[in-house]
Amino acid sequence: MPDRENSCVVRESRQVVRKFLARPQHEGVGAIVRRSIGRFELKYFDPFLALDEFSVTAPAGFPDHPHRGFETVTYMLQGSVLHEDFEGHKGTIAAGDLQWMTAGRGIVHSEMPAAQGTQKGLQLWINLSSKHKMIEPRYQEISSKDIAEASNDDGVKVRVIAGEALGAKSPVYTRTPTMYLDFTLEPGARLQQPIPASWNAFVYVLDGEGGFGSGSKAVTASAHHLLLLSSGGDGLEAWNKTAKPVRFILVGGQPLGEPLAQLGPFVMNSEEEIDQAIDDFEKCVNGFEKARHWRSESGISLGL
Ligand code: FJE
Ligand code: FE
Repeated sequence: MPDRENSCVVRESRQVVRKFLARPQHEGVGAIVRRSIGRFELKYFDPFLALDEFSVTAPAGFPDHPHRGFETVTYMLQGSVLHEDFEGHKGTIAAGDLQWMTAGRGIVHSEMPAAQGTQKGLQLWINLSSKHKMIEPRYQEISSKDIAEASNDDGVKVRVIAGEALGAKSPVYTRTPTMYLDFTLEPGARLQQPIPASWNAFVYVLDGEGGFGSGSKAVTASAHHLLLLSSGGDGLEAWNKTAKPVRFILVGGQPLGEPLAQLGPFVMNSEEEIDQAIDDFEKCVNGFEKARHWRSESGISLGL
């Protein structure tokens, strides 16, 4: 009886402990982002450094800039972005595609619109533990058609970006253990999704309006809202009581519990390591060697 099993996978739902509306702000060169995690009220939600819902229309974009010490996860919602890095790794990330970039010791790249009109997506920054900050950079790229999808009879559909849900599993290797699920709930649908007990987890609503949590503490939320979930409980309950579908991401990760030192795109454990990162970038050493002669086709630099 898989249906009955499925209806009691969560005994005690996590509750929503904070709710934020992510308002638009300027980032990069002329780009607009709704930043939820990473804004000053919520600098860090271990292991998550930033969540940007971005919107770019040419000539705006995110021209040449570095990263060290963490991962960027770009998931496109509309249009496409051209990615080019200093090693010659180049390609477009189109609607529904995923780019999971482990910057490790260093990446310098540009992320620019690749089509007419407005390109939209989500970019999540995930911290790396001290022992992984200086690893070799790595990309995991999955095109939309290859992203694992599943649905059930309750009106729930999921695209599995990382981790596992409704029996579908992502091939992405998460250096910092992470789950990243893109759910759509049809009107009347109800979801129960397990989340590892010790992980930090949040919901970000993309479209429509959903209910989250259980009992009298349950909360409703619409597009551009970030919901931080309580610790404890064994998963999340969510539902849709409206007449339109609701789409949201559920993201969870194992906290690192390490000191954080951040200067923009350099994320380390101490100020000394940040000074080192700036020095390495300026001198083009320790992973930034190829930055010396590289310029993207857009040819402009964002600086740090
Ligand atoms: C960056 C300013 C930036 N959010 N969402 C400073 F804008 C960026 C940056 C991005 C970014 C790129 C995409 Cl494709 C989507 C984003 C910020 O590139 F890295 C620094 N340091
Ligand atoms: Fe970047």
